[in-house]
Formats: sequence, structure tokens, C-alpha cells
Amino acid sequence: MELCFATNNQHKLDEVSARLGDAFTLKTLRDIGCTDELPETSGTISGNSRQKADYVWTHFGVSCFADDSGLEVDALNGEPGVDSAFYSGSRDSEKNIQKLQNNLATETNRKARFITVFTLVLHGVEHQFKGSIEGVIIAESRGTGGFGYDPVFQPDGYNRTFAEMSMEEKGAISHRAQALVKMIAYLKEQIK
Ligand code: ITT
Repeated sequence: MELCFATNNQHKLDEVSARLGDAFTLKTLRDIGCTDELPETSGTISGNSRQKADYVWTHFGVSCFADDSGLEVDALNGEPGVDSAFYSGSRDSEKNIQKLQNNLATETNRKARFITVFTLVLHGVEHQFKGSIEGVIIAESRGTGGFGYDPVFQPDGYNRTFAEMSMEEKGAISHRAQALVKMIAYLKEQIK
């Protein structure tokens, strides 16, 4: 089965394609001829996820799924949340992390979680799948793998950040992996 992953984020594409398995052929936005900026204006992670998938289905008629993700920090009332990508006003991960660290400078509560919502539109029928992982924001960035906030996010039960893990290790436990497992189970039911 062919499915388009409605993302412009190569890291997401790599993480998902590594785990999707042979039953599904992943198409990129470029593969289906989509060079448009996908809408992300709903103000929520689940809403943005839906907007991106609906856009591809409506304009290209291709079964697809979208991923909207974010980092929720308890001491910041859930920020950056839906604004994770542009938290500092740009997509620059170092600037986003710097802003996060500045806002947490006097905080002892460093609890946070990553959230992912996948929206699948399969032949026009929509389903959402959620994943999340709890952890803490460490004071100094560590590691060079991954992307975004990975160098400062240490999942509970581990002494390494996501950026210190291989893609396979992160892919076994991450918010995205958990949403993906649910979506794959659903897809396998549909093609039985
Ligand atoms: P698409 O919308 O094209 O899929 P994006 O990068 O804009 O790509 P989001 O709108 O979901 O994706 O933005 C979420 C941001 O949250 C992302 O840019 C990262 O800064 C951060 N983020 C999401 N997942 C992450 C992960 O697994 N590790 C680290 N940071 C992550």
C-alpha cells in the first residue's frame, strides 16, 4: 500500500521510514508533486496534524498521514507546545533551545513531555493516533543525534538524551514511535 507522509521534516521521514516495514511504500510530498506550504494554523497539535493531512488528501487525492509534534514543559504551562517549531521566532533549534533554557533558568521543576499526533487519511477516512513520552529538560545540551529539542530532552528511566541515542534507540521509545505503532496496527487491520 502506498501512503504519503505529509511532512517537510527529513528527520521525521527518516525516523518513520526506518520503522514502517515492507507492507507500506512511503511517498514523500515531493513524490506526489506537492511543493506547497502545508497549513498549521489551528492552534493545537491535533488540529495542525489534521490540517496537514486534510490538505494533502483534498488537493492531491492521495492517502496520507501527517505528524504534528511538540514539547510540553510543565513549569512553562505546556509551552512551547504547538509553537515548538518556531518558539524563538525562527526554526533554528539552537535558538529555540536557548529560549527554553532562559525561560527555565530559575526553575527546579524540569518535567516535560514530547507529544505526537498522527492524522491518517485513508481513502478519505480520517483517524488520529497519539504518542507521548515523559522526561526532563536538562540544563546543558548533550549529544549530536536527532533534531529539534533532542539534545536537552532526557526520557524518564534513561541517563542519556534523545540526541545521545541512535535513531533505532529513540525509535523504540519515542512519542513518534508510539503513535506510529498504533497507526501501523490500524493499517494492518484495514489491509487484512
Ligand atoms: P512538518 O510540519 O513538515 O511535519 P515540522 O518540523 O514543522 O515538520 P512540527 O510542526 O510538528 O514539525 O514541529 C514540531 C517541532 O517540535 C519540530 O520542529 C521540533 O523543533 C520539535 N520536535 C518534534 N518532534 C521532535 C523530536 O522527536 N525531537 C526533538 N524535537 C522535536
